[in-house]
Amino acid sequence: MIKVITYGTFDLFHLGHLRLLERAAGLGDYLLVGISTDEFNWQEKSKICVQSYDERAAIVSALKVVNEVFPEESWDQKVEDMKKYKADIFVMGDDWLGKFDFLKDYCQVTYLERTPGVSTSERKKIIMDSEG
Ligand code: C2G
Repeated sequence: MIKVITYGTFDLFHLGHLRLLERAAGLGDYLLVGISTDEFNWQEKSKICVQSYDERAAIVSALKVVNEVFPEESWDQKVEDMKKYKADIFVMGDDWLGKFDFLKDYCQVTYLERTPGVSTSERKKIIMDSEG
């Protein structure tokens, strides 16, 4: 069984997130997704999420292409996660190109093309602008 692992915030879930997860799932038989916790997003990514960790995790885990979700609490947990989950392939969008090559010692590292024209920050801006 080929196990694929990826990570993300997945706030205001959109087509870019879905296409990434569908393509990641297509690389193997079992897809695990690390969902950034609210604390991790705030402390490490300076991101304030519209949706809580619980809501974001519930949405991602409900997808038919996702087999398991777990919390991403630190930048440093990936090596341990590769071992713990016995991941064969690590996947991220190519906005992260090269950033996780250190994981090549543990599994295949694959960067997939990011879906152009859609982002959570853009969605937030549309909502803010529509509020007037
Ligand atoms: N993504 C994409 N196309 C978009 C937007 C996002 O392919 N239009 C991909 C990103 O490249 C990433 C995944 O969807 O692989 C999740 O995106 P985010 O929720 O923005 O995740 P991010 O904040 O980049 O966190 O340790 C890694 C981090 O947790 C990634």
